[in-house]
This record gives sequence, C-alpha cells and structure tokens, in this order.
Amino acid sequence: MSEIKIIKSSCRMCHGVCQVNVHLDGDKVVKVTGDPDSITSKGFICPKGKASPELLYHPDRITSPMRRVGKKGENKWEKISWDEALLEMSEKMNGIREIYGAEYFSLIHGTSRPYSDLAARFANTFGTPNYSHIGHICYVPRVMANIFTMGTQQLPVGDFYGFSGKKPKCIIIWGSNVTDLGAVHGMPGFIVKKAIRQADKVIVIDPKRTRNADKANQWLQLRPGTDGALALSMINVIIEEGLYDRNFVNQYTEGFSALKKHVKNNTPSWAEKITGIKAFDITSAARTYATTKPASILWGNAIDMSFCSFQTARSLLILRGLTGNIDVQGGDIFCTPPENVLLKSQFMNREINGMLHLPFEKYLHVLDRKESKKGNKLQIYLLRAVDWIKKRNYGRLSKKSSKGLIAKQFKLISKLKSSKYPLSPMVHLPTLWQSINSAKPYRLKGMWILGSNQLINQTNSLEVEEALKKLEYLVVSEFFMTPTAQYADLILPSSMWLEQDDVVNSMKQWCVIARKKVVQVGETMDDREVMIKLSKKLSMEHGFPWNSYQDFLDGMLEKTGLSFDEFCEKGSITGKMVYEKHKENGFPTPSGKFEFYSKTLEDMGVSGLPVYREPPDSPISSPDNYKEYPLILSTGNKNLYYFHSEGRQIKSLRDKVPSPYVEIHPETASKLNIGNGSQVYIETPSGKIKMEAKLFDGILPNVVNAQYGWWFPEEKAPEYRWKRSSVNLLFGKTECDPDIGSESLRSALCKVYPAN
Ligand SMILES: Nc1nc2c(c(=O)[nH]1)N[C@H]1C(S)=C(S)[C@@H](COP(=O)(O)OP(=O)(O)OC[C@H]3O[C@@H](n4cnc5c(=O)[nH]c(N)nc54)[C@H](O)[C@@H]3O)O[C@H]1N2
Ligand SMILES: Nc1nc2c(c(=O)[nH]1)N[C@H]1C(S)=C(S)[C@@H](COP(=O)(O)OP(=O)(O)OC[C@H]3O[C@@H](n4cnc5c(=O)[nH]c(N)nc54)[C@H](O)[C@@H]3O)O[C@H]1N2
Ligand code: SF4
Ligand SMILES: [Mo]
Repeated sequence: MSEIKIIKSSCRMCHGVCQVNVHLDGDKVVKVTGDPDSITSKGFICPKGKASPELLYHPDRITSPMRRVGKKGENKWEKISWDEALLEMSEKMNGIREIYGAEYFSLIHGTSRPYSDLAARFANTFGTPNYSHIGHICYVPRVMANIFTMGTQQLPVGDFYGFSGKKPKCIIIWGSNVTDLGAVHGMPGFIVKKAIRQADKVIVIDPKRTRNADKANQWLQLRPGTDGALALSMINVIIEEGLYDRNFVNQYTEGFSALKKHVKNNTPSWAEKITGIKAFDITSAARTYATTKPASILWGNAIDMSFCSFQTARSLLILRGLTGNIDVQGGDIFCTPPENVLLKSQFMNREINGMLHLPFEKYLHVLDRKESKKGNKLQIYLLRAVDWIKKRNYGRLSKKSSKGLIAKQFKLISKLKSSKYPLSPMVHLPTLWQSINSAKPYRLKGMWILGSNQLINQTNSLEVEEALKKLEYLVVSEFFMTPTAQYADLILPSSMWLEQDDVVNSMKQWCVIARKKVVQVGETMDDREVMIKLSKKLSMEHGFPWNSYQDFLDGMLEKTGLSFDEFCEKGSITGKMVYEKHKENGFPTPSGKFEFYSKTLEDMGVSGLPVYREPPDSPISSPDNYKEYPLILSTGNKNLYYFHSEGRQIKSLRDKVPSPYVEIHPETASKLNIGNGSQVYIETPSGKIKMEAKLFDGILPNVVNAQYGWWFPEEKAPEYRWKRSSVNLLFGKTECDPDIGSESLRSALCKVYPAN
C-alpha cells in the first residue's frame, strides 16, 4: 500500500472558511477531512467540502479552453490552447475598446469566490464602468446601510468565537439559516450553533420553522417581506420604554430625538397588522433583546431580498446601536484584521479593488444612468478635472474617505452615474441585462462572465436568455458546462481550490488562512492568473503591476516578512482583537457618530431615517392579483448540500437532494389535492415551473417555499432542462427597491396545483 501524504489547506466549496487536511495518494487527492488544529473551523467539514475531490476529477469538468464552432446553443466546440484563447479574447476586447469604447465590454460575476478578489480592479483598469455582480440581492444592501450608519464597509458580526471569553447572552437570528448551511459571514455554522446553545435567550425571526426556531425561546413567524415593519416597532418599544443604552446613545450617536419622533406611530399594534405577529410578542422580543446583554443580531440574506432591503438593514443596525451592543465583548463586533497583510476583500480594500483606476468620467457611461450617452460637454470637462485631482491626490483622498468621507464619495459617484438606484454602488444587474435587449442607452458588444450561472440565478431569466443570444462576444470562465456557458463564444477552464495557492481572507475579518495548491487537472487556470495574463495584452500595467499571480500573493505578504511557503507552513495570521474602538476614534461618518439620522442620505433623496415599504406584489399591495395567486412565494432558502446552482453533477451531494422541491403546508396541500412527494406546478403571471411537493407544517398555510438554483446537468445540452424547475422563471420584470435595486424574492404571489 502506498503512503498517504497530508497537506494542510483551506476549502473553497462555499465562501470558504474551513481549514482542512488534503490526503494525497501519490499525486492524487483521495480525501479531504476537517483539520482539528484549525483556528477557524476546529476540525469541522461539511458534505460539500468532503465532495471536493469529486468536483476536482469530475469527468464533465472543462479542462481546456474551448472555442465555439457551431451556432450558439449547438454545443459544438473545439479545444484550443491558452495562447490562442488569450490572444483571441484580448484582440476582441481591444477592438471593442478602440472602436466603441471600453464601456461596451462588461464583466460580471456571482457571489464572493476567488475570482472576485481582482474582478472589480480588472474592469476598472480596463476602463469599463459596466462591472456588476449579484450584490444588489446579496450583502450589498447591508454593506451600504452600514456605510451610511457607521461609516464603514466592514459589517459587524456576532462575537460567536468569543474573542474575549464572552459570547452573546442573547441572539436574534433574523432571516438567517447559517447553522444549517455550512458557513456564512466568514465562520462555520457550527461555531454559531455552539454560541446559540450557550446563549440564555434565543429569538428567531423567520417565516419558516427552522431547526433554530424549534429550540428558540421565541419564534416570530412573520409574513415574508415585512421585517422592516417589525424592526421599526421594536425600535419603538425600546425607545418608549426607555430600554436603550443611555450612555452609548448620548455619547456616540446622532439623531436620537429625530428617530424617537419618527417611530412614534410604529407601535407593536401597527406592526401586528402588517407582520401577523401579535403586538405582545413583538414587545416581549424587544424587551428581551434590549435587556439581555451582551446581545447579537445574526442577520441573513432574507434582509437583502426585499423591496425594503436597505431601510430594513438600517433599522437592524439602529437596534444594535440603541442597545449599545456595537463592538462590545460578546456583542456585534468589528474584528481587527491581521496587521501587515494586504487584505483583498473588496469590501475592505479600496486599493485592491482598484477604485483608482476607473476614471470618473467613465461613470457617465454606465448602463443604468438616465442621461444620454455622451453627457454634456461641461459635465465631461468637470469630470476630467475631478479625475485629474483624484489621480494626483488618491492617497490622501482614500485616507480621508476611511475617516468619514466615504458616504460623500458614494454620493458623488451615484450623482455622476445618475443611477436609477441612488445607493447602488455599481451598475444594476437586471438593468444591465435589459439594456442589451432594448439597446437603451446602448447595446453592449461583449461580456466576460466569471463563473456565474446567470440564467439560473437572475430574475427575468428569459430576458437574460434573449440578451445572451444578442451579445456579439461572450467569454465564460467555468468548471462545468452550464445553460449559461452554452451561449459562450469562448470558454475558459477555471482551477478550483485544490489547484490554487492563496492568501485567504474571504469574509473573515480576523485572520487570513493559507491555501496550498496540491494538484493540477488538465489545463485549468486560476481566474486571477488569467486576468494578470490578459492585462499584459491590454495595456493595463498601471493597474496590474504583477508579473504573475504568485507575484500578487507575495505582494500581499510582503510586509509580514514571510514568503508564501513560510505562510503556508504557519497556516494562518490573526489580528489582535480590540473592542470599543469608537471610544477612541468615534465612527468614521460625516458626524463622527453612529448615525440614526443620516443627512447624507437625505441629500441623496433617500429617507434619512428608516422606513417600511410593503412588497410590491403582496396580499395588501395587489389584492386583485392575490385573488388569482393566493399563495405567498418565497424562493431561495439555501441548502447544505449545494452552493447555489452548483453541485448537481456531484453524486454524493445529488444523492442527498435528488430533485427540486417546494414546501407547502399540509392544510393547503390537502385543499389543493396535493400529496407529499407529488409533482406540482408553481405559477405566477410570469411563468410556470414544476417541482416536488414537500408537506411541511412549519410554514404558514398561505406561504410556499421553493428551492432555487436548479438545472439538470445529466439532461441534454444545451438546455439541461433548466426551464423545468428554475424559480427565477417565476419572476418577470420585477419592481425593485427604489433605494438600492433589490428584488423581492422572498415575497411574491403565486398559485400551486397538481401537475398530473
Ligand atoms: N450550503 C450553502 N451555504 C451557503 C450558500 C449556499 O448556496 N449553500 N450561499 C451563500 C450565500 S451567497 C449566501 S447570501 C448565504 C445565505 O444564507 P442565509 O443568510 O442564511 O440566507 P438563506 O438561507 O437564503 O435564508 C435564511 C432564512 O431566511 C428565511 N426567510 C425567508 N424569507 C424571509 C423573510 O421575509 N423574513 C425573514 N426574517 N426571514 C426570511 C428563510 O426561511 C431562511 O431560514 O449563504 C451562503 N452560504
Ligand atoms: N430567486 C432567487 N434567486 C437568487 C437567490 C435566491 O435566494 N432566490 N440567491 C441569490 C444569491 S444570494 C446569490 S449570491 C446568487 C448566486 O449566484 P452565483 O454566485 O453566480 O452562483 P451560480 O449561479 O451557482 O453560478 C456560479 C457558477 O460559477 C462556477 N464556479 C464556481 N466557482 C468558480 C470559480 O472559482 N471560478 C469560476 N470561473 N467559476 C466558478 C460554478 O460552476 C457555477 O456554474 O444567486 C442569487 N439568486
Ligand atoms: S462550510 Fe464551506 S468551507 Fe467549510 S467545508 Fe463546507 S464548503 Fe468547505
Ligand atoms: Mo448570496
């Protein structure tokens, strides 16, 4: 028997937090297990992590660049070399930039993955403002709320590791299911699970009886999409009953009396009518949260996917501020990042995300602006001047922005690009897709999709499909063929984590961990290496000074004095936690305080105090529709075995969840003649899909909860039957949150009926 060698690395089958042991038999990876010595995951590994070798060696993996030879959708490809692929791509990109302008080429991607480290920088340096990702419905609403409340892009996270020895005594789990997912918020679910077990009081706010809800002290089963009303009424109780932290409010906050007046009418009985939760229960939850200290709010994606995402996120931050739970031991904290490592998370490092490299002038050409293409001459002249000043003073400007002018900068940017959604920090993804079909304000010529199955994860999917057909040149970087990749002209094979070296910080704020390349399958390449190679052919040296990806990694570690190999040997670098930083520094907002009221928002035409907005398609706002579509549709509750639309071709995972299902209350199912396990149609005015009914009494009788991310890799190309069960076919052109552009994916209206 040959000897098994173990190499320490870190997994990236999801957002990537777990340190793992990779077992090698010769040069073949045979197993991945949790690393008991890990500082982040302490031996934990989830089924996706264990399945890594299955992905690595999957027979369907794309392992060399491929050029389309047939018509779009004919599934005919020829293998080409990397040299040919990069030459072709750079010639096309250069051509588009020269003839039409860099803005005619767009770069988009999905959630945080290794590629996202350099993606914004690549787009900015190339010169296109048409860079986008899924952020409008994931994370960004909360990040923006944070910027306008506390002046920083770093989100507070629960002190679940208990850095000082203290953990939260009270935890509100608000629209999050991290304990059943594997990992989110830069920590494994089991760390959160442990903290929940140790807390005195646990309150779950979720329309669904999750495993946490089952065990919680209180479960508030609200009507989907009404979190904003609930939060305002909790603020009302805490202020009216004098349960707020007087010391914190007096010393460190701005706008308390305006807030007090503002929420006067948002009483628990007002919220009861909207949320369906008894006023008494709301009062009780607010009292528990305000009086059991320290406390944390574990918030999730449900907040982002609503018609009131930014405002609700503001309210949830305000709850934390009112109760003085910000940055205290065992509360919601800002971890201190390790010193000397150049952190690359785009939410944290403006130097790496390359803000410097996109001329302000270019913001005029972003696709979701209102003005005509060229803008007026005076504007362009002024922008050139701003651009010049910015280039000369970038260092000073970014220092200032980290001290409180960041909100103002966002204001400037949004004004320049006249975005439809004033708080959207980038072009709005659904608008970008629409612009290709309508050719308004102009039609993109080319696009690079960095690993994102847009046909499955975007609303109005048929419109996305139309646009994919219209694009003249599409490059997709992928592990596998997908319904989206089928529309590509060129496919680039991406390396997965076992094939990558990395200095990983992902969303973890308190440490970086090492990832060590252990193997190479075919000709796959790290997406970042691809960007660096392309930059050489696209005159982008000013933004991409590195000769290779290894050079980039070395640069990140330079100030630590460690080489990459020494870093891998060490495994991790941690920051030293400092609490209550506001005592010394205040908050980096324009007022220097935690802003209950934000004047900057008001100046931008956004409410300076948080408000509630009813979902656009709901029993209350569209009663006529409700007669025909009497069920509230929630989509996207994530799943332990799959990361978004990934993993359906991985046997060990697919065996666990073989087919898509929708949860229906047994009473409703019986009225509709639907049996457990039977096939049903879910229908909205925009479309109809088929799923298996799963009867579950943990949701309200008028709510159904449909899985998201489904396609069938085992079915025939090019469609892989994605139109059978992908929930985003149920959303047409949807009305978006007017502040930030998020869609209401957890509260639409539908009907359900047997499919036979
Ligand atoms: N295994 C796995 N892990 C993942 C992912 C994955 O796909 N698979 N995706 C990653 C990504 S990108 C994200 S964004 C996170 C998402 O992870 P989470 O933030 O936990 O989000 P979800 O699982 O989408 O939904 C969380 C909870 O919101 C509830 N919910 C639905 N509608 C509402 C509502 O209107 N109000 C409230 N209060 N609750 C509601 C759902 O019932 C569910 O329990 O997970 C990350 N981790
Ligand atoms: N209705 C509804 N829609 C949703 C959601 C919902 O809850 N409901 N959730 C939303 C959320 S929170 C998010 S974050 C998005 C997720 O959207 P995405 O993050 O875009 O996820 P996927 O659609 O699975 O597409 C990812 C693709 O990238 C490939 N891939 C994985 N890793 C890499 C890599 O390192 N490099 C490259 N080049 N390719 C890679 C995978 O094979 C896969 O095909 O979906 C959103 N859409
Ligand atoms: S939780 Fe994420 S990082 Fe951890 S083992 Fe699972 S997939 Fe890997
Ligand atoms: Mo997400």
